[in-house]
Amino acid sequence: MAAAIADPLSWEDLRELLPLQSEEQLQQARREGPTNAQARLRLFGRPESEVRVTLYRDHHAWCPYCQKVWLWLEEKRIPYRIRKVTMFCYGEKERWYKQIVPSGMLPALELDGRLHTESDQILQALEQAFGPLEAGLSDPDVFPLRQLERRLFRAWCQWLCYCEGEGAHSAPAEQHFARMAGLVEEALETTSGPFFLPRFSSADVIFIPYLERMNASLAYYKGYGLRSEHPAIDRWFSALEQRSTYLGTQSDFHTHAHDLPPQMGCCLASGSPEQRRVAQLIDQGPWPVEHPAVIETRQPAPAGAALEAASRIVRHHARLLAVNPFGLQQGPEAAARLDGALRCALTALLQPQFAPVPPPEGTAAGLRYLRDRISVPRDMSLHAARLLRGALEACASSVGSEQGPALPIQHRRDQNPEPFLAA
Ligand SMILES: N[C@@H](CCC(=O)N[C@@H](CS)C(=O)NCC(=O)O)C(=O)O
Repeated sequence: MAAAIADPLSWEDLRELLPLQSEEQLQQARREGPTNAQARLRLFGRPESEVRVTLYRDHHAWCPYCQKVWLWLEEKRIPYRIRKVTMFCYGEKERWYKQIVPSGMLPALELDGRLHTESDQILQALEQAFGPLEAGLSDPDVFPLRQLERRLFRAWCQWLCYCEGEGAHSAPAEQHFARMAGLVEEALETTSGPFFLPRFSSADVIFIPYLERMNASLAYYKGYGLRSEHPAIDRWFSALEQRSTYLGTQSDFHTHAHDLPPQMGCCLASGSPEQRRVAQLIDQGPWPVEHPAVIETRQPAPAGAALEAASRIVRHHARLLAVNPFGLQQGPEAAARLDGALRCALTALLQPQFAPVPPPEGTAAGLRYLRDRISVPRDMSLHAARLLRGALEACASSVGSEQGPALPIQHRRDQNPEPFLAA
């Protein structure tokens, strides 16, 4: 039987359990360490005076076209600055950005003082300046793969956004998608390795953003397992999961299932019992989800995942309590209860050797509100998010069954980054 402790740890106690890191060490790790979503400058060991590139990308790392350019820069280790911009779906577009790019579209990139928009044109400008990533976008081996990626993309949109229900109505769209995914597998199988060309190249970068979103959204809205149905695509993802560059930009099923509807216009669920079950598992756990349609990663959780999750919450806890509708907005007493509940969840996450401390009454919905808004990789890595969602849910379920409000589908203004920017 686990030993019991009476109270959750204080924020100070929790901070002491985290690896000692000054603000300067943290910024240094973001600049020079592995790919991460929080960095505002990436140097790869070069002096800041050598930076020729500024990437404008969205705050939440939801934009697939931004992910493409981001990955390319990380793979080529080109020093660059990052300026983050709000997407229409979660807040108001910054006026300074509209002065540079009047449409507000992302990504954009400044190279030697010249602005480029449209992700493919951005990559071509980068190729001219820094050379291709193994093979260029116009290379005869890469160009047809880009066309194939667009065919797969159209088949996915057709199935995801226009086909509700199962059976006769959606079968042609599903079959067409499966045929296109089969062509992608054939392309992957022409090389002896896991990638589209003998080595990792721009062709892989082109496919990453949408294959990642297809994997998540087809599981959630159709109950379809892209990786279990298509072994060559599964091998490709598994090889990507060996690259720190990809891991730094990798999102998870929950994030994509809920960031796509406002971006795509809508995502239609098939409504089959299996689809509903998969969606519920993705939303409510337990994590990692054990289901053949839910292969988010084949990597085990790294040793520091719990500390990573805890350090993000410790850093932002005051703001998290302020934006949570079950926290400060309900008054100081509710905020104090939710504060205690959050510390209970983190205490259990960091000290699993002790019996969990039950959270204050009435905090289940507030804990689940936060559980549902962890955004990967904006806030933390996939593994850290799994552990944190699990800890929040375990804590919530010990005190009640109330869920937070359903996530909106027309917009995601519940994710407005504004209150967090000062940090
Ligand atoms: N063809 C463009 C598409 C870019 C695009 O659709 N960007 C979306 C985000 S994924 C956007 O900026 N939308 C405006 C917004 O959401 O604020 C490209 O390849 O760069």
